[in-house]
Amino acid sequence: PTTIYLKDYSPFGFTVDDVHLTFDLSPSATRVTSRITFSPNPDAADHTFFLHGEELKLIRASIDGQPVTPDATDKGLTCNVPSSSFVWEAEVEIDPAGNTALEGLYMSNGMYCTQCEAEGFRKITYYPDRPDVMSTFTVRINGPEKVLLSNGNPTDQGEGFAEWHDPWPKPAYLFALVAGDLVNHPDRFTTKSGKEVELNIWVRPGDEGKCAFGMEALKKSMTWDEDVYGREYDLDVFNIVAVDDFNMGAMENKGLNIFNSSCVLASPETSTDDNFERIEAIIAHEYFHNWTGNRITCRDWFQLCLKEGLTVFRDAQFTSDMRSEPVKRIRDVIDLRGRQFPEDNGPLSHSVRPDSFVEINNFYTATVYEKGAEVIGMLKTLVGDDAYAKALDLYFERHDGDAATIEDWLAVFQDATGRDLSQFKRWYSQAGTPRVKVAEDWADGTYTLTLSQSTSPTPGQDNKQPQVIPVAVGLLGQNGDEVAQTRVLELTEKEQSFTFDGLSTKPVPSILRGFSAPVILDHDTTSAERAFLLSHDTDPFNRWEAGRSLARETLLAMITDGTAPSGAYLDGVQAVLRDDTLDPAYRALMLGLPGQSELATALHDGGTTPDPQAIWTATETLRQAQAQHMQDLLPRLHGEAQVSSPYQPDADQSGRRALGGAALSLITRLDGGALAASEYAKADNMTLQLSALGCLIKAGKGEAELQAFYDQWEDDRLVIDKWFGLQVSLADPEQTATVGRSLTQHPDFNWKNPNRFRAVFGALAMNHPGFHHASGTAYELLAAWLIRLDPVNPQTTARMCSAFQTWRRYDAARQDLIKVQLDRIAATPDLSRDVTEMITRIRG
Ligand code: B3K
Ligand code: ZN
Repeated sequence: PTTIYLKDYSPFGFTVDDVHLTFDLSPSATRVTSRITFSPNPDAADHTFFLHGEELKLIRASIDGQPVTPDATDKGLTCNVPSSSFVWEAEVEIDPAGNTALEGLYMSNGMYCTQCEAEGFRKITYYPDRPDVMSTFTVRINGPEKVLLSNGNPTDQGEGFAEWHDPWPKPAYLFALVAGDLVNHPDRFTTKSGKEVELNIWVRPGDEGKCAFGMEALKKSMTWDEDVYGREYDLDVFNIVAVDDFNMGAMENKGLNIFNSSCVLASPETSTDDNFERIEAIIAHEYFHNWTGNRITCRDWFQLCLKEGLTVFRDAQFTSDMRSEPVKRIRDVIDLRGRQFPEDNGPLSHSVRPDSFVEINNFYTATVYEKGAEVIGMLKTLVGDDAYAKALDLYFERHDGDAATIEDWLAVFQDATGRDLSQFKRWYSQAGTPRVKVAEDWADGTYTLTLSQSTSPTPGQDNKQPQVIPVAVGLLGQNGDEVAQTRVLELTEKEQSFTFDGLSTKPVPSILRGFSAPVILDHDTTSAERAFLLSHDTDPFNRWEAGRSLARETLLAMITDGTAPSGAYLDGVQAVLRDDTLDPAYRALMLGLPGQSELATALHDGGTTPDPQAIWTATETLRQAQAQHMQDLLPRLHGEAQVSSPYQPDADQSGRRALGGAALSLITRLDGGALAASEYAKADNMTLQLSALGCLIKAGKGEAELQAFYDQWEDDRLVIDKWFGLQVSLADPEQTATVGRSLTQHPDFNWKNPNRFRAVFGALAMNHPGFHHASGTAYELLAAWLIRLDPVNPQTTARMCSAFQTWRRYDAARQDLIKVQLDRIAATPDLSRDVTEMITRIRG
């Protein structure tokens, strides 16, 4: 396969002035007619007329009305063209019903829908399918379906057809079409400047009752983007469509966002509080792309973080504003450590702006998205809130309508603030998680912090240069008072010292407050000091972090030395949980333990080969100890979940249910599941029902409830996904592969549906002791199914390959078992480019 390099960028030889598309829909023989005006691009050196096109049957083509016979391959076509503007016309035939890859135009439950990002438009018609070619689109859809949608504003419709015009120039990846017998949940929104916008959420009949929450989230997002970023919506309609078969979460097509139904449909009976929060965030994310992604798009796919990092950053700001800032921050850091750190420190490590790829779909990663957002957060911390706002205004003013680059983005900040960002730019080009080591010194009333940074080599990058790391630090006095307020230290050298004067006693430092940089902090401090921070830190993130590091420390000691759970940890957490003045959601997070995969990395980094079974045992032991230690407190914590007012998925109620659920799982360890069984019986929302069911499964008791749950929700595909997932994620390590395998034999295991496939195999990969069971049966099961799915849906298969990315951490026997599976996948005939690239990189 060919590798594409950032350094090889060159503009397309032509500009596109307008695009007219006509679709004659038919499940296995849709005709697409395109009429496109091209002009020579004065900025281009190469004027070769090459149009991408894959899996297309060319029926006819003409230039300025004269039939032509282009040279076509399975990648596209070339043709001799006039030296001035001309009109290209082509008619192609495509097969939406046979499109199982879910890229291009495909069918899901009888409805037509599209997914074009990154390079799916070339499966719809011949076109320069690259983000820097932008044009207005006019679309006519002919078909018997009741609802026919495309981008922009509706211009005409009648029996069997609809026409749409999108006045905003856009790249082809933002094109969308939907056709089906859908029903809508309508609403309206008036923008700040008085523009009336029609809003719709389109769903399959039967799902109408699950749209209200998404609609509220959309309106909140529209208001927020006006208030916080000064961005208004720019079309007469905004449509959202829910589809069951979708490779990712959702897609920001201009004026026609398409969502995985799991990321938009919600009701208290069928969705958990976490589902609600995620739906709100994804609706916001896709909506925010209208400015950061659509109005300003990317010059090429290497610049993906330009829109994704920024839009993730914006949706995180939105969630913090709607809910709780510390809770959102803690959850994001848990996620970063769980998904991005392993990626950044393993064979798939790549920079936030990669400089080469084989298949771009493999780079929609936690690094591009979440680390990309962290980089923007650091930039904002470094320049300050006002300068950030000024820079963003300049960004929108200067680049509206552009296909921009990271250089453009940074230039805006340099111009708005006068700050030199050349070193900061390394965050975009250097892969790997920096480690920051802390040393302290105390003499004559002066406290000195010496910070040093280093980043391990990553694939293709042996030597790392120092980065600009904003380290937010506050100091606490011995009585817990803050003696120095948060100050952002700018670590730019390999090693640097910072002093704090005028202190009467040696302070306790609170370092990396708010997780001010995506780094690993090495701070050799005592458990007494961590316990002190756990009870006194005024920074809520670091207070949580102190508890987390105590938990990590005690677990690591339990695993390596067989010590008993630390009393400092158990007492410290209990004290926090007793404090009713603290937000229940925050207290629920305090009860969490570091993930088992995270512990495996920590052991590996410390020079010990991790044993998944031992990690699991220690985690279970600590949980049991927690339950015993807090047994008097648990009923009270559980009681907080009993909300008397009607169900609301808001921060307050969901926080209380989170705490109650965490308490219930500990109580289950003491009462064998008695309380969970009665809670299950009376649960009237999915959050409580699923948490009680989870407790019962863990206790080995849930058989009757599992069956009852299935019978109750048999007809709800999203709830049945939960039913599949829960059984695998909570399976005992000895049983995980068996449970997974038997679920693949269940009549409802529609493995071609990405949600269902992920429900089982995503959960399998996340069940650390089960996936890494010494027998290797889980590795084998996953590999067999990846091989089976690849010819059907390479994108979803490739994503799941990352389950193997941490394989070099484990013992030789496990590495051998995994290697056999990686080799087996690699040796599969006709393996997709997507999976070939992933396995090649993972094998290293
Ligand atoms: N931009 C899309 C992701 C497209 C993924 C293509 N493989 C969704 C989002 O980030 O909002
Ligand atoms: Zn996005």
